[in-house]
Amino acid sequence: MTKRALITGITGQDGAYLSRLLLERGYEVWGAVRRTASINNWRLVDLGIAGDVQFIEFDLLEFSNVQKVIEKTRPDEVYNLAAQSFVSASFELPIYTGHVDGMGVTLILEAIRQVSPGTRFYQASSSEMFGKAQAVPQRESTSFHPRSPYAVAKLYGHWITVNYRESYGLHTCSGILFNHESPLRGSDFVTRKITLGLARIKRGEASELRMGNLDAKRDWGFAGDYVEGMWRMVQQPEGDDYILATGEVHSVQQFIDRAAEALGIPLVWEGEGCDKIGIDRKTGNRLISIDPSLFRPAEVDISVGDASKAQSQLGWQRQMSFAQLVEEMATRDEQRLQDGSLRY
Ligand code: NDP
Ligand code: GDR
Repeated sequence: MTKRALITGITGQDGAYLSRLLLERGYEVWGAVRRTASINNWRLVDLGIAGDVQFIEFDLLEFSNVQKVIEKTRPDEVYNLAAQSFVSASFELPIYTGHVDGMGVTLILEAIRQVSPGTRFYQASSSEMFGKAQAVPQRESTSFHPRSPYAVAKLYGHWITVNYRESYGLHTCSGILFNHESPLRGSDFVTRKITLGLARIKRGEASELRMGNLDAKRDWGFAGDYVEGMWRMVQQPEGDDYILATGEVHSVQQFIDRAAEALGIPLVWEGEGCDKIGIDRKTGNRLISIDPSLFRPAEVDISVGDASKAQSQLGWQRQMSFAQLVEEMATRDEQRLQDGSLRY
């Protein structure tokens, strides 16, 4: 029998890759989308699947509405990917972020419990919950120390997912995912800001890129690999919590270096701290500078995960290397600028 999946956040990066994976596996895919004048579906269009998914309007903060959506779609699996996902913005929107990223999870779980308790549930949890990391690398057993309103809200979402499993026997999974990127990444996030910014500089459409903390270190993987892990978690006989990560760590500055190399920009660094600048070795032009207003009130200095539980229990392995990921993102952005196909 055809399985039916409901994805919240289907218009985001992960929603697009997950939809493609589920369609390839024969699922009927429904996307729960917030009501807007027009659906922001460029990522689904980019993957050529916009016509293959069905949309249903929902509001994550209105229980009767969430309940109706579950009742109407009766999904076998729900993937809750919807979130105010930009950490930086959560410092400006702490209450809204708490409602959507934290309490919103309870609304869906409670609707599943009341209407469709056989439905399996996936929660998009985050490595940001480890925050001020108590161990390196971070494992499922590492204690949490969130450093932003986003991470605090995600921690609530994580624990309520565990709680509905333990209290009511629902099949719930919490995927604690480390940063994952792609050419479909939103352009506010640092990786895509870099690849798009440098591609613009290369084409003479911009002269300089202003950055925040270049020393932050992240464990960056490819989003297409991570949605495979999400699906595998949900297929297990019992719900559980799993980390997905590459185990490799790079700084923001190293990401910039790789992207510049991929685009053939001869970048060298001068100066220290907030005075550090990236210059074009050939022309001497300043290409990168530091804007202290982009620093966060509290930073996650280093984030790196140990995915051995997912490797041994799910057989999950990332496929794309860091170098490939950066190259793919940089060349796709250059191409988009060249052929005018940039949607974001
Ligand atoms: P995106 O920011 O690309 O997508 C977020 C999605 O959530 C969009 O579809 C957006 O819809 C939707 N959304 C935002 N606010 C609301 C709201 N109030 N009501 C309904 N829908 C809303 O995120 P990603 O695809 O990168 O991430 C998916 C999930 O995984 C998120 O929950 C994120 O926090 C989490 N996560 C992501 C990681 C990563 O590295 N990418 C790592 C760990 C966790 P719209 O198009 O209308 O804006
Ligand atoms: P993050 O991703 O906060 O890890 O959350 P982001 O790409 O925004 O930042 C990564 C690191 O880069 C530093 N940084 C900058 N960041 C942005 N956005 N813009 C800049 O100009 C800049 N300069 C330096 C940041 O300070 C930070 O240290 C992402 C999101 O996808 C979350 O939803 C998800 O949960 C986590 O990854 C895991």
